Amino acid sequence: MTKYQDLADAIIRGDNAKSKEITQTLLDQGTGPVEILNEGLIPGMGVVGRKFKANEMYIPEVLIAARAMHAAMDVLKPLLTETGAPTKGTVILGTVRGDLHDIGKNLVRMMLEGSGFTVIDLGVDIPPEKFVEEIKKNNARLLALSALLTTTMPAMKDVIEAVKADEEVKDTRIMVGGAPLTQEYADSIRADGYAMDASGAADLAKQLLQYKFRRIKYNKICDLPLL
Ligand code: B1M
Repeated sequence: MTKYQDLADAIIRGDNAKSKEITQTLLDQGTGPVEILNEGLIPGMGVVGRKFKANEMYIPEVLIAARAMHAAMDVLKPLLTETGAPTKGTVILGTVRGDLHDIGKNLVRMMLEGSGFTVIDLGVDIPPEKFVEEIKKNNARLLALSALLTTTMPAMKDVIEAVKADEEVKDTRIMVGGAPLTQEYADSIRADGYAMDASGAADLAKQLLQYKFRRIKYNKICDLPLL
């Protein structure tokens, strides 16, 4: 069995100590943090998702697996976020109202921090007015929203409408992501950009802050003016 499989298995079993230990060993052997994430941690969580769907795992076990994933992410975090560069800007990040999933969001935070952004992570189950308040408080130029449930995707639209309706913050760029989302859905709710995964989110954030009047679509600058 490869080390990556061992790592994925430790996540699936919810073995905190083992997931930390294998992550550290892989790092010590010279494996890069992004590779560890993509080859071990995310596939492990993918299996958890499939078992959860098939009723082969239940919520307490999924939570224990999530804890093991976070334990390994804690080891990777300093490496993913280490950057001596001055900040590229402040991003307000959160999972929308009604949604408690935070593993993907936390990965997005690490990748954004690793790319030189200052990230204010509001956590999970965040109502639209809180996002608006924090954009104002922190003078942020970018808002990043995560949702993992088909039932909470519409809450992203509520946030976008609240931001665009507020004269003071209406020009804030808004990016969205999360497993059930698509570029089409992002367009339909008037998000300025959509990223499929955490590294895509970091690239998109850079692009969104670079251009003044353009929306990003399929990771390409698109001719559409911001609505
Ligand atoms: Co939930 N859950 N869950 N869950 N859960 C899913 C999402 C589900 C697909 C499982 C399934 O049925 N197969 C399903 C959703 C079905 C649907 O809506 N279509 C589901 C359900 C139904 C539920 C409950 C309703 C279950 C219940 O109570 N009956 C409930 C809802 C609670 C709530 O939120 N109100 C629930 C609860 C939970 C737990 C609390 C037990 C736990 C969350 C723990 C935590 O997050 N701290 C949990 C988990 C862990 C999962 C699965 C198994 C794993 C999610 C995950 O962390 N994946 C998930 C199944 C699955 O996805 N395979 C499932 C790993 C993570 C790295 O990926 O989050 O997709 P992901 O993030 C990716 C990308 O999506 C993207 O980048 C990340 C990294 O590449 N991304 C962004 C995410 N946000 C982004 C933002 C961006 C850009 C990219 O820009 C801003």
